[in-house]
Amino acid sequence: MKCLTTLAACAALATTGLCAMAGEVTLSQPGFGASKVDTSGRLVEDWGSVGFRLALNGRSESLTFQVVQTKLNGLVPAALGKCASLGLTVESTAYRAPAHPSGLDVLTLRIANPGAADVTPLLTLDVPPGAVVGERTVAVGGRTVLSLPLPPNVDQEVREWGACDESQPMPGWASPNVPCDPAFRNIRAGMGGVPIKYRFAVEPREAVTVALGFCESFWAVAGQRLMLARVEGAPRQSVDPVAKWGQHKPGIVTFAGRDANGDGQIDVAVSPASSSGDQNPILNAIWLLPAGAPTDSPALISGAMNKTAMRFVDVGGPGDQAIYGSGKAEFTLTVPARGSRELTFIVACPGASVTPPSRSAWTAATLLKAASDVARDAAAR
Ligand SMILES: [Ca+2]
Ligand SMILES: [Ca+2]
Repeated sequence: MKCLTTLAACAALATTGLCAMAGEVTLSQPGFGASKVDTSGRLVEDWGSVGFRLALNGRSESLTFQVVQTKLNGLVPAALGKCASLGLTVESTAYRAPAHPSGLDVLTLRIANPGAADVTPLLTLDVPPGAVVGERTVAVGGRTVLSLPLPPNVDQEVREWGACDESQPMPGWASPNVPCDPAFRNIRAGMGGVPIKYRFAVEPREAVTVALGFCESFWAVAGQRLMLARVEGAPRQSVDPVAKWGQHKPGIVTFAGRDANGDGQIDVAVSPASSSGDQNPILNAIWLLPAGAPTDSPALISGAMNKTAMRFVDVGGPGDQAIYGSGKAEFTLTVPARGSRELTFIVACPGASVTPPSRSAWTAATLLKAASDVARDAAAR
């Protein structure tokens, strides 16, 4: 194992008391699971690991870092990795931020271009097979594990139907207390106000009947979880499941939907009403039926129409899927001559998931400040 690129740099780190042999670095905080940066610089979590590839001028390389421990702001324990690739120098830092409720890992990549001309490399995130790349997130097994600093160039399979945002499957969340299809037990929830969105391929301009199934098992009284359900081509409807049907009681809301914009897809979304105290919308089941088909709620609730529906989705159940198949997250970055680009990824540490950037107030700067404040307080004790 080599030390840092220069002895001077190594000596500088040694003064922090943390020198500086290359090797694994553990990221941790009291009371929570640790993660590590391995000897090649990959950040290893309980859901898998994340690394990077760079491509430029027809050449492509996995980034392999020399890794040492360091302290950011002289306070925050961190892993520092350095490497040279394709004429660029790349530095990565990773540290644990004490964000509520169970911490976050913060991974920053700084790509520097020592050359006299701008370059535009392609940076690829190397994540586990089957990872689903969203607009600003990566999910593994339905868990949002990465928040992305900018939208990726998405190159991935788009399926016939599926969930298309950052809602979370929660199998077995609901406890219906009357006979009904088992699909009512599994839900998706839009934690933190994320809308639950689905998209279904149909013929352009096709009309379909859409039935949404709900069952509330947390709130016992009406007026707690107020939702707005929208199906393309139909007026939106307010849904308060406890007011309509009661706690633990399945219910159905139907829509005369239509592919109004002619893109060959029907969009379905369930969002929190702005006045709702509980901002986490839920959804239990979806049926797509021919336009004008009878929508007999008891028959839908019993599961008797699952087979004859054009599409039946046990939302949050074993057959549920994302609209995007597995794919790669790639970023095309221009790195100016004698300049650099910096990207910060927020990464789920053991037991945690991350909030999409649109729903999170954290930035690279505020996370580092929070981590520094906690480290300073700990040192003062
Ligand atoms: Ca459409
Ligand atoms: Ca379900």
